[in-house]
Amino acid sequence: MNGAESLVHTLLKGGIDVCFTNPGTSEMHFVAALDKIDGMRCVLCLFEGVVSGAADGYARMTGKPAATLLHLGPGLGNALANLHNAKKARTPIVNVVGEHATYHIEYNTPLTSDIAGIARPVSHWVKAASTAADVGACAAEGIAAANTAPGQIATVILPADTAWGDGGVVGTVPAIPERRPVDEAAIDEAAAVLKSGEPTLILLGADALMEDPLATAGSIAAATGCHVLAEGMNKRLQRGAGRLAVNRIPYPVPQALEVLKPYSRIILVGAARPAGFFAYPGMPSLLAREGCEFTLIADPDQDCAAALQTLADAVGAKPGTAKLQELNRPARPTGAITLDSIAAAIGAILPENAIVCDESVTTGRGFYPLTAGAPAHDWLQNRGGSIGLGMPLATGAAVACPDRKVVCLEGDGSGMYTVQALWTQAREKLDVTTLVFANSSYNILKGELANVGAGNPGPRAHDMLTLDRPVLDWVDLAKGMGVEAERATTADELCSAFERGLAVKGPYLVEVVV
Ligand SMILES: Cc1ncc(C[n+]2csc(CCOP(=O)(O)OP(=O)(O)O)c2C)c(N)n1
Repeated sequence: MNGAESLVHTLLKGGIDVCFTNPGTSEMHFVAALDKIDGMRCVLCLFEGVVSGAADGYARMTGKPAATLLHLGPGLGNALANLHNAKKARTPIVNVVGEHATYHIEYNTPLTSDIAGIARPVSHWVKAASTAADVGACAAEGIAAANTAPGQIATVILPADTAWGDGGVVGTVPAIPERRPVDEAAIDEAAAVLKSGEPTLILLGADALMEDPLATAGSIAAATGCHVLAEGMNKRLQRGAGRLAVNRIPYPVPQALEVLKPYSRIILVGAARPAGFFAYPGMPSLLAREGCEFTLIADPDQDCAAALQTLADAVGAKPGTAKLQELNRPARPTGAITLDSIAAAIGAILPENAIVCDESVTTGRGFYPLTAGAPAHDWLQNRGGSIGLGMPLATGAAVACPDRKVVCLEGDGSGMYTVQALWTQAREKLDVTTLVFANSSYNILKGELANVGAGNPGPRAHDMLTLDRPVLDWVDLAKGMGVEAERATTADELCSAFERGLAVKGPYLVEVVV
């Protein structure tokens, strides 16, 4: 067995059976090993940002890592933005990055680079195999690192001679560290806060946004009168009929401050103190009223569900008392396409058990209220703020959950970063319906220009924020990559196009002209 074969066996033994790939010469032995050994689903992506974003979506839905296959430093570099997003979402990923043969590196040939240096800022764990014999053990250690709660990025560097060399040994994944126990004293403090009668918010993030812990939070609210809210951008929020409806902190700082103003106490569960995405002149960074006190009862690496349950017991909250959302869809919209009519179309049509991958930026700011009463679904967002995640995320989620419909809500500007994801969706026949919100601009940045106090944009500034010269033809772009597509210019057209897309078992794209 060579080192590459020991790597594939180690990945499979460690529970990793999907690999999102974009290989090159240095990874050819790994490619050959993936071919020779049964059990690994290999998904080719045409840009490494699609590889890393798809691995993120896959892991968010399965709870376990996929592998990626990346070509030396530049391939890893192309994957970086979505690795950054995955790291912020605390998603597990095992990157396999090819490297020149160890003895070749001193010649500093074109693709030589500091791979570990590129990997480190977006990885929790980085290690290079040094011989064929230690590839398996190195990968096994990486798998354990990735699976360490709540999920980490592990990067295995695989020099070509360690891949092709004989003497490979299949590694055994070491014990995964236990989650850090929750701090009882912090929970006692939170219980006292809830009993004090002070206006209190429970702010949820990370694993606290799954159905069961949400219901526990709802029972605490029913027992104590506190309110419950989610962070602004969430890894995976389970919502819709039968679940606790939670809103999220709005993106614009003035709105966020308004929403959080009532609370003198905020209990954090898997969430950080709320802060603006950016600083703005004259605006606070911390989004809470002055003097607000925070009590953290669980970080994302701790068991958020257990922390909430202990808190529920401490305040006498009873199971089954949460006020859950009823099925309540908005009317099917007609007339012009507006932000409200788009929200209503999604709320009216979203299928049961859908996985929504949301990178709709300004178009989607109001999607939550009108979709809250749709049938149960999962809602995934970009936690790292680096745009170009939506379509790769949807791709990975569809690989993870072939029996569920994936709905990708995508800004046109964000979509163009990783549009190649559509090709992978077509090739793998992934069940993704994408709505692209074609407002022909970086709309959010028009607002930001004013918010940061940069004054009135002149034509040169304006030109950097518009995508209308030339106008992008999303129908042609999708068709060019093998994805059926159509354009909607009214709310009625949007509804019927969305339904047509959902009726197809495979990818479909609707360009929504906003
Ligand atoms: C990698 C990266 N580059 C640039 C940005 C800055 N940025 C934030 S939003 C945005 C434009 C988003 O445009 P679009 O997806 O069309 O949504 P809209 O603002 O029009 O609603 C840009 C360029 C970013 N967040 N990440």
